[in-house]
Amino acid sequence: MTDTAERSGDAAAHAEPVRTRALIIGTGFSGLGMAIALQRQGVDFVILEKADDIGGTWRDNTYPGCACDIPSHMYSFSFEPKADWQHMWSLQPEIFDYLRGVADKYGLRRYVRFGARVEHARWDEGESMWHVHTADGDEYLAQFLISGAGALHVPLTPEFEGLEDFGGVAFHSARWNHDVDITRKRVAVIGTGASAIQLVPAIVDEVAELQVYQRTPPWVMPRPNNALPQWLRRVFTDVPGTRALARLAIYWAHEVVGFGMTKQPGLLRVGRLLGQWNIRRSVKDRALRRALTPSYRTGCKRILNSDIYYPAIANPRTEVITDRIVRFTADGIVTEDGRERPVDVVVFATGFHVTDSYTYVRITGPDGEELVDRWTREGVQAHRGIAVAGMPNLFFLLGPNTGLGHNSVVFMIESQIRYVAQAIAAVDDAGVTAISPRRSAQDDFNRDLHADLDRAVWSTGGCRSYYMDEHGRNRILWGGMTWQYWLATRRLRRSEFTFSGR
Ligand code: N01
Repeated sequence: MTDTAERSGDAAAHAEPVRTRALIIGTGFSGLGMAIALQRQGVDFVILEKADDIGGTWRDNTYPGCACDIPSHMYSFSFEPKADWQHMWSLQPEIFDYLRGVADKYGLRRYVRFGARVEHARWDEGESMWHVHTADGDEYLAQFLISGAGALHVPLTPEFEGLEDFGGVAFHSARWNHDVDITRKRVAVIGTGASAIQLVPAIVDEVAELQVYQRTPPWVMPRPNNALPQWLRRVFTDVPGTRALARLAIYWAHEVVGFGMTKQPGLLRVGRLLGQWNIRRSVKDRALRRALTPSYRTGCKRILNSDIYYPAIANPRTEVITDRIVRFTADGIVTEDGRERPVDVVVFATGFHVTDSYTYVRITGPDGEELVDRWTREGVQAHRGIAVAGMPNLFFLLGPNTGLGHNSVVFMIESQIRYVAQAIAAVDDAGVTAISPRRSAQDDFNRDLHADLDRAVWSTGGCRSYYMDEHGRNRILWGGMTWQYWLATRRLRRSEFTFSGR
């Protein structure tokens, strides 16, 4: 069969749009959790997943050492606790397994269309339906559209001069190339964020030479992560209430950090002392210590945790390079001091397209309004971080300003799932077909939120981070304590919405 015949065959097979009541994008914690809530509510749904397996970020990030920096007893669904987490801070394979287990338990795979990358969603006012198009040419029609895509899924690889001429291997940390053997190779890691500080200690003993290119040093808190002892896992399994108690303790310990970030920056001085001690105890070289010590306030960029990062940095195989990268050559990397370092493998631990992640799916609302145009003009914002004025039946999980720098995002996701489920129920109760927040309610919410954010450490701490858009406004993080968000989303206030259709 020719290419064209194959394509037209496909086109014929996909000619009929798939109809459903709710369309969910993504199969990470958000998408799976939403699916379970809709299942319980008896709402028909389909899930579109761009990849060929479920799992979201915990499927995509497979770099050595990948782990979660929030304890698993908290970073898991409240309704699906797991007693026998192997570590307090789980490694990626165990979280990925957990998500697969949840998907299997609730029979969610049969609702998922794999390899379905959403490109365009268009609201049809007459039909009160979203028409959603995927890259493979399929069309889906749904009354409700719920994005569980999150903001950390489009890898960012900076454009360096000469990169295309580089003769070695280069890949992003979120697309780890497991076919490449790094044993006894000269490896360069670019970036020193959350991903880098996990992968550097995991590979340092394998490679011949490790070049760590640091633009801004992170604050890294001391934190051991040995396997949880068998007896403790048995306690969590056998003694009623212990898992819930652990979850509660973890929750409130993290909220204290959130309090420092948003209300009492003085508390963050403790973080500075701990971070400085963490450097001192592993790094003897004074110049290196200075290079590793951030000049901004703790918490301004994401606080990282590791007992093994600085020992890996102090390893004689490692070199920390703070001179700016100016170009790549066929053999290596040239920095601004004019020095070229030969390298075999380059790992870009350079993060994700975050504040512009919304530009990757085109969303066209009533009267042909493009959401991306509005957000580019006004800044990315939504009502309670979930729904958008003038965009009926559209919901975001971990949408604008609902990420966290201090606690489990699964807690935020569960609050949002409940809110979206209530919105759908409110539409049904009212006997209408569509719901969207009032502009005034959305503006009030965002005015208060940004007043809080302007006082928080992310704005005042003297750093540059991916939380900020190009105008210096925080579009990513929630500005208060997570229980305040829980309160703000616990009950959908109908007066904040307009109902339409039918
Ligand atoms: O990415 P990042 P990440 N030249 O954006 C540097 C989550 N996460 O993948 O700080 C040179 O934090 C950049 O430098 P600077 C978590 O939410 C969670 O590490 O911008 N360097 C920085 O050092 C996290 O916050 C876990 O000056 C360049 C690094 O690359 C988010 O994912 C684990 C550069 C990027 O750091 C992203 O983390 C891992 C350039 N042109 C990730 N461009 C958990 O444990 C960028 N950099 C849950």
